[in-house]
Amino acid sequence: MDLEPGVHNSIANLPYGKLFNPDFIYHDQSSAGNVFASGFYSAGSEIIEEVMEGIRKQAEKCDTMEAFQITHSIGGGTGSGLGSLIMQEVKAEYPDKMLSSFSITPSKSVSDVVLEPYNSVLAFNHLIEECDSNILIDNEELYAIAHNQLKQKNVTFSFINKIVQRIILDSTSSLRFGGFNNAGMRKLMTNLCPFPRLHFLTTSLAPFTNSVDKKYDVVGANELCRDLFSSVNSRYHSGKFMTGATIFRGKIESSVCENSLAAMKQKNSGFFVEWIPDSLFSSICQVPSAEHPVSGILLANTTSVQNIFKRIDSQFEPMMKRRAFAHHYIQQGLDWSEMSEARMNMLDLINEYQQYEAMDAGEFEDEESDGEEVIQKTARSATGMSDHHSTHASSTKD
Ligand SMILES: Nc1nc2c(ncn2[C@@H]2O[C@H](COP(=O)(O)OP(=O)(O)OP(=O)(O)O)[C@@H](O)[C@H]2O)c(=O)[nH]1
Ligand SMILES: [Mg+2]
Repeated sequence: MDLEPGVHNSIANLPYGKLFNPDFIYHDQSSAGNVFASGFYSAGSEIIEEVMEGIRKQAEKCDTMEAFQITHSIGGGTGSGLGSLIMQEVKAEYPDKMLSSFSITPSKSVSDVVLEPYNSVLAFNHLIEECDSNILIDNEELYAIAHNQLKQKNVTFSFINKIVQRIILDSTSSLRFGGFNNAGMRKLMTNLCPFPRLHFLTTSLAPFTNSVDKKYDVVGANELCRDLFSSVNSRYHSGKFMTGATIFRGKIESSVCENSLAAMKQKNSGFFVEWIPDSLFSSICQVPSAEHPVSGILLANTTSVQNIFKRIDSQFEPMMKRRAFAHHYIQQGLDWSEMSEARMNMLDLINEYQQYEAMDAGEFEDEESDGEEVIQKTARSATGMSDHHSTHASSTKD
């Protein structure tokens, strides 16, 4: 669904455009013009009933529907505003179903639309409240990987979208094909999200190289495991892993996976919170990806995800302070106080990540009162904003 017809028309003209049933493609005639409020309030309200009707029809076709999965970007007006409106409606109508998303977070290296921080913060407010899990795909990180690691001089959307495509395909593979220790959405999210609000996941992929010749790719669980977590030693040193789920694809022995994961965790124990002893969960989908005979993806719940929120806030705060561009939002139906409420919610979330990062097992055991109080007592100043390459967005082999 979109608020303008252009993107759908170009998809329909692609060789695989026919994959999409035209009965379930919805669009209006003009875009949200980069304003969340247009996607959520004005233009969005005109299309939402039609969109929900389509969603109901699809839901009715399912035998045992478990979850909704939404894919959107949160920098523009439609993905953030209409995306949030859809989530709100879906949550209200299907409160017992899981709601998750792939959410593309914006980067100045990739696009320079001035309103992106506003749209993102407003969308995060909904992602925090409405969703059970969100896999964040960070354009900043994708750009850094493409430029620094894969040595792309001109980074294009079509280049970084190949990585996005892999993240989406691999992370849904066990849902689509089943497999050993197959993690349904609910099981996966139960294992990954120790607290309801801390449900923002980041990903790493293995193998991950620029080589055209796949015969140099790694072939075993040990190497995949090493590559998925290689970032533990470098990129994400500013945070701690709370939980992680690996999905391996191809012919891989489950016992080898379990052993590799256990050995890796033991070696890097300082990068994992102590208070979740059994924090890694793995499953295997025997259907390989089209590109690699064996491969893996890690979905991680790490406190370093706060760096994405901090980066966006550092761009949001100076504009917000001066109410810059406020009229665009107010004209489309947003009460300006929503902007500061959304920001407070995001700052609270950053604070929660910092507090959980600072806890250690001893402090938990000593404290018998309720969790809220424990958090207050154990709060320490957590890591400051690290440079953008240390965000754990979608990644990497070192
Ligand atoms: N990774 C990736 N990011 C994209 C792509 N296209 C747009 N973006 C990012 O998405 C954000 C803009 O969202 P769009 O999807 O273009 O905008 P929209 O949601 O359609 O909203 P409006 O155009 O304002 O109606 C920016 O942060 C872009 O950098 C893409 O193909 N790949
Ligand atoms: Mg658009």
